[in-house]
Amino acid sequence: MKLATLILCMLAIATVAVAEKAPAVYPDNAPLISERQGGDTVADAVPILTMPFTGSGTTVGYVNDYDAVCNYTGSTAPEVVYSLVACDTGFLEITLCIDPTDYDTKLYVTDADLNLIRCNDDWCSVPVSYVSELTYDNEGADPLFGVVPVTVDEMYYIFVDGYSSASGNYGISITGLDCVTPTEETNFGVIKAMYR
Ligand SMILES: [Ca+2]
Ligand SMILES: [Ca+2]
Repeated sequence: MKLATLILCMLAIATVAVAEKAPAVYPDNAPLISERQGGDTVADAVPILTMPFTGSGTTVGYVNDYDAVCNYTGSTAPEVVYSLVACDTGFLEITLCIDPTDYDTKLYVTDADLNLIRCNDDWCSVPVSYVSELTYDNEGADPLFGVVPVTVDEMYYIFVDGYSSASGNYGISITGLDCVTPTEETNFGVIKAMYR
């Protein structure tokens, strides 16, 4: 084999090796992209900066750090956490009743001090049974159900949890506002929501 041919072969192998490299794993506080996995705790909650928002992820392999009671007590299910600084005053509609949700979910929202604002365990039966949402569809059905009132510049936590010990994949859609939370770039180059 001529040297030039050998070099070409080696380059081809190197190109294949690069192409097959595993996808990059982004830290929880990486800049926002459209499909976001929630964070493990409120300390590393994934910030939602643009509304409306659609994300997806999994609670499998996460830890049970929080729970809220909306009809059912004693859940030990793992959860993931999003944070949101409201970009306007209004009402959020949050649903997990979309693909790829595939388990018996629980959904709740707190203020920045972890005071419970809204919670729902079972409302819809799509894509599977016993999935959660906080929307006008269940407004008034229970004091904890329904749309989530938010005040501009206030911070909230959104928890995707499970009934009992259930965990799985989830899709989450948040609507009701159409705006962007002001952001700043820190010395570390991380885009964060401005907590004013
Ligand atoms: Ca939990
Ligand atoms: Ca449920």
